[in-house]
Amino acid sequence: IEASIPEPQREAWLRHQAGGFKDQDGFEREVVRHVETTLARSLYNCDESAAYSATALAFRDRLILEWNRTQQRQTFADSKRVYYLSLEFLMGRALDNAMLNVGQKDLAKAGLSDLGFRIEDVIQQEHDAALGNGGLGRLAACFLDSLASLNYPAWGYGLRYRYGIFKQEIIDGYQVEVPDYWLDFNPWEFPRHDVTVDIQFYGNVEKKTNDAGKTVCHWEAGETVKAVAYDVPIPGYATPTTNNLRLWSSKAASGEFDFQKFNSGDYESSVADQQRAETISAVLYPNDNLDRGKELRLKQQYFWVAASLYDIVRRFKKTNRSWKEFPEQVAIQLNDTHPTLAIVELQRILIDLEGLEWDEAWNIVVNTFGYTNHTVLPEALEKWSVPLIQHLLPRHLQIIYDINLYFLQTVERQFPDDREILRDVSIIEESQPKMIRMAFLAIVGSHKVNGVAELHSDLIKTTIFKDFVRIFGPDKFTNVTNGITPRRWLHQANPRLSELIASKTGGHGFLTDLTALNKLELHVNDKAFRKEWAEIKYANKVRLAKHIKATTGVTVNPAALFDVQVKRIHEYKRQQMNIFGAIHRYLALKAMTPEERQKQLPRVSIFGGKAAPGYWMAKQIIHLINSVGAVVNNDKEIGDLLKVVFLEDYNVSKAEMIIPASDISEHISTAGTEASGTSNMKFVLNGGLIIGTCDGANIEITREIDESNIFLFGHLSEEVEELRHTHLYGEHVVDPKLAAVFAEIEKGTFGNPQDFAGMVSAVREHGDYYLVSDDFSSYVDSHAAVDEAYRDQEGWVTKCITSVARMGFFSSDRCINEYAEEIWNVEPLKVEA
Ligand code: GPU
Repeated sequence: IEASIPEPQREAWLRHQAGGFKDQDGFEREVVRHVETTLARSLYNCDESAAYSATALAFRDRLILEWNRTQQRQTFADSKRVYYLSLEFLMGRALDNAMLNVGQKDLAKAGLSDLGFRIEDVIQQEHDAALGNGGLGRLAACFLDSLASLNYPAWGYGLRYRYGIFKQEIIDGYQVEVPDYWLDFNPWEFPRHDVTVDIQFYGNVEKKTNDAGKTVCHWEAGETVKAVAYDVPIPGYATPTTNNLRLWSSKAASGEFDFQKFNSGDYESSVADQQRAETISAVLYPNDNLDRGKELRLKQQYFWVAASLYDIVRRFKKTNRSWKEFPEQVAIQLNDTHPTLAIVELQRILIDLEGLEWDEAWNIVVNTFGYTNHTVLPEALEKWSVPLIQHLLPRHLQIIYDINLYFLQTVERQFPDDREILRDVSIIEESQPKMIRMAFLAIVGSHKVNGVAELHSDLIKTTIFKDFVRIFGPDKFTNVTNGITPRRWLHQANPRLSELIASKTGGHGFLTDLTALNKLELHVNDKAFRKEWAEIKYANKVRLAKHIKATTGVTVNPAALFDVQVKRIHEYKRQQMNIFGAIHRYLALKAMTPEERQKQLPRVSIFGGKAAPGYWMAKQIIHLINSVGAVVNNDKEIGDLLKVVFLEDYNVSKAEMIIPASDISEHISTAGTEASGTSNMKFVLNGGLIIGTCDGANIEITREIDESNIFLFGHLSEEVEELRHTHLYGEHVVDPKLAAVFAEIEKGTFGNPQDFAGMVSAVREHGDYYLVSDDFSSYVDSHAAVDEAYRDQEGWVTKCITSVARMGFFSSDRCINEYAEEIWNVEPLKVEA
């Protein structure tokens, strides 16, 4: 690597090479230097925010050195790279993660203390990088951590939104959305103003004859926008590997067109052009599991995909290989269908710009891409209207039609005289207007398609994609059960538990091989260990209780059972069932004699999560939770026995505090609707138990930890279709306990019943699509079982320890190794620490 520096200058460069700080003294020196010079602050008025900035800059300097070395190493090794294309990366904070991954948190703690700061307070200064909605975006972030920690040569590609997911405020019990401008000070990104790509839109397609006398399609675009790269270093845990997350930002391309406008004195409209270009990467769409088909969203998708592919192709071309080797050098994973246009774009590059024949190009494309599906919900499956694509990307539409034509021809040969299958699998839906089914395009253009938990991967094969299994055979479809990074979700979020586990399992090896947790089972009866385990949980609950008090004003008893449901608000996730359950509990308590009441177990029902701004029912659910809280929390008769709180602005850093404080968490989606869920894994890993349905990864968690350690209830996914049918066409009687809850809401106990009429009628009048009534009584029974189990504190602690010991499977490291072997065919790059 050093030999790449020209001889006469090499010695000088190497002599002055920055090393990054090596010890506490060096760290302090860097912090002070950044305060004084980079931040231009005097040492006499350095506050916590400046201390954060300077600490972050000191670590950033270290990371970028490793980043550089990693990139050089990977280039010299010339091995296959993985590119993870995701419209969402829900990274959360970076400083704590960077300190822990490079193994210098203790040093920083001591150094900061020397300078007059508490590291915990400094860490809290950081704004979350919230470039995602929920599970899908957080999964991408966990994957980046695992890819780096396992030394895979891998890049993430995404969009650098100026506004991430909105900040949620609760005002008078209602959600209010506030824009999240997070880029004021962001030490973690490196703008690469020299790495830009011109991206084209609109225009029309002409046929031309090229130099070789061949007819080729030429896309004469109508608008050009510039993509500028911003690089975010991703440090691996306990390894020098520091990978790259490249985020694209949009800018006006300063072409002749603008210049003309400017010269002719039309300054205002050239500024307007500038702003229009910048809107492409301005804001993250705040929908989770929902496709809205907005033009700007399509522009975002193409902008990001085209810039990323240009970058990937540019890098490949530097290796001077022939095109057919492309799939041996490049694996591209599509995180959901959002980047599906990459398939079309690569085919366009190969046939229109590089002059390859269709079949040769298509082989390369298919062998390059893998597609991950994250939902079966029909409203979330992306479709784009043909007229819209025609308008925005005319050449791409032609290619999509050709892909479909060749695909349907092979299907026709395989299933002669079967008109039905042709219609059912066509990438173009023959509706008015015609629509492009992006999932079908993604399947046809990839060599592997995976679901994210076993049940989900089975469901896609037997329902939404069943015809494709007949066409391509079952081997094209596979499962990779989701995972989470134990670095952030145990070591960082729950440091005391992490240290306790380390002390019983022979060190921190479990952080890189999570199956080592199984050694904990040997200690399950160790008294001192159990005591400390329980103390840690209690301390985490005390910390959360303080946060609840500070943010909601509600006093909760840390000795009560903390019952937590934090995730995006969605009818399929059934927060409505949870709050109906809380009302049921309240009514039961009210009906008791004071003596009976005395024997009840105190409980805190904790909710958190954002509703998409346009999702009316989800907002109604938030309002009901807050309205129930307002009544219950002020009922003197009830006191500590029941509190209901809604925590504002749930995000990654709040999750890091909430999850370790949970006793029981709720993962209660209608069976067959939650593809996997990943917070279920985080809660169990942090010594909490779960109540859940037989859905997504709950099923595999049960298999690993044993059914005696989980509270399962509700109908199975096989039963759902028939129940829905009966609701609509047979008789539908609301469960009596639930009917009593509805009656109470309608009496006005929680405010104007009209405010909640939608939630009630969805169950009672509109077919109860999510089976709230069908599952209600088993849900209530299951909660009674939770109470019963929690009374036996010793038994509870045993369940928790046993469960943690058996969670090794759910590391995102296992998950990434499966992708690497089964889908990407890539290997880690050995590095010496
Ligand atoms: N998921 Br589609 C999202 O968070 N957002 C989406 O738009 C879609 C899926 C989630 C699934 O709901 C969740 O079950 C899964 O664990 C997660 O993706 C990661 O696979």
